[in-house]
Amino acid sequence: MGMRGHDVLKIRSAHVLASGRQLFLEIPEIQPVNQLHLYVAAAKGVSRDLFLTVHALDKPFTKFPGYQAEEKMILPHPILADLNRTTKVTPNPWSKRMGGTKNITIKTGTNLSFQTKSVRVKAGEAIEFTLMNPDVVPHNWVLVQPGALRTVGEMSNHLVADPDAILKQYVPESEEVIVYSNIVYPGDEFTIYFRAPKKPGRYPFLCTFPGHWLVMNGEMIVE
Ligand SMILES: [Cu+2]
Repeated sequence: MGMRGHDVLKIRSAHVLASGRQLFLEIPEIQPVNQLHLYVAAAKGVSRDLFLTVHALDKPFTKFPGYQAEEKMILPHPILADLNRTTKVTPNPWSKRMGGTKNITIKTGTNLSFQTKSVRVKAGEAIEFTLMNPDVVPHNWVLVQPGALRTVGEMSNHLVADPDAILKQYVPESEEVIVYSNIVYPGDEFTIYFRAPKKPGRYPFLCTFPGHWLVMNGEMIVE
């Protein structure tokens, strides 16, 4: 708690609420966190990973049998420590300005999305790419080789267990990765300069912040 790394929290009890459609999990130790990972066994042989970002905690929910009040101190959001740490990060390999570039700006949307799902570029052309993040959680932009969306996406989910992931901008170490932006925090933006792949094709892009890629992706069509 209050430190980088991972804490396993106890689920003290679980209650199906009166509506019959809501499940309440009592987790007394919960704190604001970048990533809350729930591994849910929904039925025999069926399990799901759920990733949540806890920005702030509401007042304790008490309307369930057996509620016990608990004293606890709410710690600062760990994202503040991450922000400090980013000042020690090595510079992005594509942060050097290039001339004669085509400008592409993509904004993040709500519910883990890129507002632009598809961009067209010419093979080999110089690109100035900006990721703007008006959303409330951190995101990045990673361009990968054709067909590599799932491979890199699944690697990104595992970064949730890597305490140094922030130093790598949450980008998986994979030869399938062509170019990436740094992690962009809410309200910020980041620009990179690179050449489009020489080989025409459909190159997927995705956000590799853990848990985002499945819905947060698009493609760069190289012509
Ligand atoms: Cu994201």
